[in-house]
Amino acid sequence: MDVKIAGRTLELVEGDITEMDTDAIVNAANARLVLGGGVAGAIRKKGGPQIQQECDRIGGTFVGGAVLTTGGRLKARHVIHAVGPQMGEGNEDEKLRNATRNSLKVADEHGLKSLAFPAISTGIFGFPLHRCAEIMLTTTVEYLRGDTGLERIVFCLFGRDSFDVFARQLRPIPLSQ
Ligand code: AR6
Repeated sequence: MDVKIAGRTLELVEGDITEMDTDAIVNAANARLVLGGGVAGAIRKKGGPQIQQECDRIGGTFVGGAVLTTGGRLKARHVIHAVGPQMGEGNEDEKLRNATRNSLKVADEHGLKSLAFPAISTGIFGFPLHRCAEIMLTTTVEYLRGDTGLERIVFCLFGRDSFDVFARQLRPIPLSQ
């Protein structure tokens, strides 16, 4: 499913984010930048040890922050590690909005044209999927209407249910100003 925003593409696909060939894929990270399970575990397995080594050199970032490493052996040349909120820690919506916006900013700062997001915080961190879809999609649509070099943003959703929730949340969002 594709939509256009100010000539740029926002796309929803169902699949494994580690297979995406976008300039960067986004990792659903934690603040210590230790690659655990879920998306991070898949990135660690397929991308090789170099990504964790780069994360260790960076050392960590704040909840809502995003940092860039190379993609190791992944098809994507870069990984942007975005730290989403853990459900129950407080101010979760704002933190997820910041993690999304900061990922897009980091991609722009490095001149990237395409980026793939997972549904940040909706696995091990326990954030509700429909709320994640609403926040990540509205933040991305708003960002794509502004001054950006990004041309293509993909939401790579794991399983049909996740895809359907994102598709339902995207429909009512106004795409033109
Ligand atoms: N491709 C796309 N989406 C995936 C994949 C995949 N290969 N694998 C899982 N998902 P999670 P979080 C979906 O748990 O909740 C780690 O230990 C999954 O179904 O990866 O932000 C980190 O190191 C869910 O909808 O991230 C952190 O400590 C979504 O991706 C912590 O987990 C996010 O699930 C982060 O937890």
